[in-house]
Amino acid sequence: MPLASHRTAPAAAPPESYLTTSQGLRISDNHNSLKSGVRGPTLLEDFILREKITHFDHERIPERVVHARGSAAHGYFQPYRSLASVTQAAFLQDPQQKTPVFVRFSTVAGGAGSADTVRDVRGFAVKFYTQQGNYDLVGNNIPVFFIQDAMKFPDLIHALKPEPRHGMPQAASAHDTFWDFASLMPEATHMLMWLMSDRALPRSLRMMQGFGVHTFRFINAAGDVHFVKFHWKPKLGMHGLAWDEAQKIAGKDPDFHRRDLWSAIAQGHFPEWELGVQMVPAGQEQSLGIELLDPTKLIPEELVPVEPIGRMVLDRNPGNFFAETEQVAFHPGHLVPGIDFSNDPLLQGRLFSYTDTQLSRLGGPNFHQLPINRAVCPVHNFQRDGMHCQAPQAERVAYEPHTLGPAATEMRVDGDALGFQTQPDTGDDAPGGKQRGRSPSFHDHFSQATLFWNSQSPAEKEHIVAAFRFELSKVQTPEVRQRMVDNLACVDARLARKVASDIGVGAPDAQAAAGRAGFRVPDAAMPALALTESAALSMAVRGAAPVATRTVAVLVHDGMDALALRPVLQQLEKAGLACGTVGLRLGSVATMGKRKFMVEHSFATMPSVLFDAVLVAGGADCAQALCALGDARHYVQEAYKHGKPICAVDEGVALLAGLGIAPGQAAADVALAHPGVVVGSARGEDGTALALAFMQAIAQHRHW
Ligand code: HDE
Repeated sequence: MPLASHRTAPAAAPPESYLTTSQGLRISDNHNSLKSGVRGPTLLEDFILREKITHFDHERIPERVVHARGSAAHGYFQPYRSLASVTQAAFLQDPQQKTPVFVRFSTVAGGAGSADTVRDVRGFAVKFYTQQGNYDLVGNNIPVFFIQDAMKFPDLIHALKPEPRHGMPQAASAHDTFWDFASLMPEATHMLMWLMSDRALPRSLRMMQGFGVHTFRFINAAGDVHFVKFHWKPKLGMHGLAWDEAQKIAGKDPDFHRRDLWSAIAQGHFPEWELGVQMVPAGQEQSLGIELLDPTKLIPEELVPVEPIGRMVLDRNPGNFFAETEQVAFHPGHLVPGIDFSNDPLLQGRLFSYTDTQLSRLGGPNFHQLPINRAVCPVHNFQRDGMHCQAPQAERVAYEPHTLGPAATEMRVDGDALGFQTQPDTGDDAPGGKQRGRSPSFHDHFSQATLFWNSQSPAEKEHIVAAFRFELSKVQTPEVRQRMVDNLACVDARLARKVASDIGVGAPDAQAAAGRAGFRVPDAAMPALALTESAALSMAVRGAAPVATRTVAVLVHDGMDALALRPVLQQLEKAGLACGTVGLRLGSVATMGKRKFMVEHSFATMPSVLFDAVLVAGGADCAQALCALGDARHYVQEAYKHGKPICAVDEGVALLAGLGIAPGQAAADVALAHPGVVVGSARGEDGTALALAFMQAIAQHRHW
């Protein structure tokens, strides 16, 4: 009689109901290894155990050396109109045509398992699967960079990453080596201003801008060239977190941004960005007084407006994190005809780095054959074989020119008018022949840092000062702290003094900064910047911003007035806000009318830092109980500290009054007790007035 373990699968069994080895052999026991006697040693011959463990042992691939932690989504890009007048790029010609995209957002410094809400630059990498081949726009959420030349990139990253002796700190720039390097590199100053601002603490990946950073070139069919800067502008507006909040979220929900992106798409709230370009016709690039090849500089929108050219919608989550988000390989050198690089020396270095890094990260030269990296148009060349090759060639010839190919005519690709043509430089790009050095037009390191500072709202300025103080307070070497405030004195004397006042250093000294190596005197031939402020550099909410997908914690307890609360909730939900009830414990509370009201979260699992706003239910008993609960008081107090909109319905105001942020009595009318704190009655009404006032406060995002 055959042993049970030798039986084969009944023909009708669906494959997902049983397991096989990777060779397709059905497995009978996935719990027990093969032993010599049930209490004896495990046998080497257990090929099923060995296969399972071997595969597991090799599950990880090297994480990205930077941008290791990422979250991604699929979607499409659609131009608003034909851009034939400026570029031949086929995906920018037809407003009817949608080009599939895959977008990966990332932090830079931390490892793949680090928290989402750290203070950092965010990567914003877009792969367009066009009919002319894959085009990658590999950008960041900050329009400038730390350094001007690729030669300094490994130094920058080594200074930023955990210190080699003890591997700390994870995902943070607040340590000696980063600021040691930064303080010695005045060219980093402009980027440091952005990094210390709320741009480095996005509320959501869906609520941040993206930038191509470098200057690229658009080329049309006639060969006319425009220098171009790319901008992604989020439809939901730009919003940030408070630093205290960001640090708390890192512990409460390290996947905060990943979860937010995934759930928004899963719920059909597809995030959307507008692609815009700033274009400068070739020949006029010197006229702005800004070196367009210097990645530490931006072009203020007041000087060259951002022209919207299309929209991108992300409407599908990845099917598998590893296969797509992890294995996707971006490269700023993945171009299509009509788009070319510039001579930006940082970009030029990137052109080498990205393919090179994939060779070790993805294990060989065939990473373009992985499904997420495959072009959607035909790929035909004579590169062959190599590790993990999945596209073996059937043709006889693997060389060019040839006559023995399937067409039986001569194939020769040599100076073809079709295909990608490298756009020549304009005459004055390479004066003086080969040399290492920096053009004097790259010497101005402070004017745009000052422009950024001048453009911030008072609250944003306070946040920048606080961020510098926090980071520099973590620096143990006093000389590094001093050097940094000396550099800040070259940006703005008040900024430098404010930072210096709290971090145990002497008065900031711009002269001392100017005397140090690395400080360069701006090129006298470059005209001064034509403006002192630029509104586009501030994140302060101007005008009406959409509230859809923002989240509201609804505090409830036994005795709550569900009749008054429900219409308010309905109005909020109608506007696309996501409301979640929070109470002492999961399950339900009893309403004033002795009915059950669902409690979805507890104070402990969903603290206020995980919501955008707080709504306190009415009902005398409920209010009394919430006032007596430390957790409830802390909840509202913390939300208030983070500048979040808070609304109390009827007697719910007592909780706010106890904290000194609202008057003791519920107002009959809707009233603003404090900026962002809305109180009023919804009893016997449809809740519209209260909900509208609350939503207006939410549209402003934060009330600092
Ligand atoms: Fe990158 N960068 N980078 N970078 N970068 C990488 O490529 C590099 C720079 C950016 O989601 C690496 O595939 C050098 C600027 C993003 O997969 C690596 C220099 C900007 C991503 C690399 C820069 C970026 C990367 C690591 C200076 C904004 C994540 C893994 C010369 C315009 C892409 C990889 C993804 C990733 C090198 C500077 C954006 C090592 C040498 C400036 C968004 O090749």
